[in-house]
Amino acid sequence: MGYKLYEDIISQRMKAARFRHSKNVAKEAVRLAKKYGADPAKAELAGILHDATKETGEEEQMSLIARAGIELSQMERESPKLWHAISGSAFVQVVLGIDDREVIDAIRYHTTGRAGMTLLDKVIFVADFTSADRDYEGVDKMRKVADRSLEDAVLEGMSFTIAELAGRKVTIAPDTFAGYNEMAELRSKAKNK
Ligand code: DGI
Ligand code: FE
Ligand code: FE
Repeated sequence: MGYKLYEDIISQRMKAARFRHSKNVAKEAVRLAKKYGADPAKAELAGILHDATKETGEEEQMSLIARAGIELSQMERESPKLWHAISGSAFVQVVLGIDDREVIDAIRYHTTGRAGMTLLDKVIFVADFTSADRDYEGVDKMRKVADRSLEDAVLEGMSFTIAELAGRKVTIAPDTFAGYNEMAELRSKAKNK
């Protein structure tokens, strides 16, 4: 299947605003991929598909996750905000028949990040923060950092998310912390050189 077909499928699964966001993330992901040496075609694909199930009902998401053979940890089960990344990765596998592990994982970890993020994981994670439709406080700084260093932008995004979640005193997924710790350690090592 070609990119345009995936775009059509995605447009039918969500409201116009989120579809616009998905297209913006795909576009930004291509830009970052070219800049940092990731595969632009995979970046475009993962970008358009990353929020595929964000507007999908909880039952359908759970069924997709089960069909893909994914087992949720207890914390994942109790964090509905995290489901769309997991069920999205399931959707592209079981419904679209995508078998590219890099694309599947970039979707799976686009919300939390993880330890050992691939280049494509980082591109999608950052593109979700810097896409044209984003207008949160601090987005200008995030875009500047993303143009300087992909790793620094991942760390900036993770730090932003953790601070926001901690401010609301909600649970933070182990993948989020694992990704944050790895990126923070990398940076402190680079600084001490
Ligand atoms: O789907 P988007 O809106 O484009 O963005 P996203 O996939 O980054 O989702 C952001 C939401 O996910 C936001 O409400 C914060 C939440 N989130 C991110 N990391 C964690 C988290 N929620 C919990 N409970 N734990 C996390 O580690
Ligand atoms: Fe998302
Ligand atoms: Fe998104």
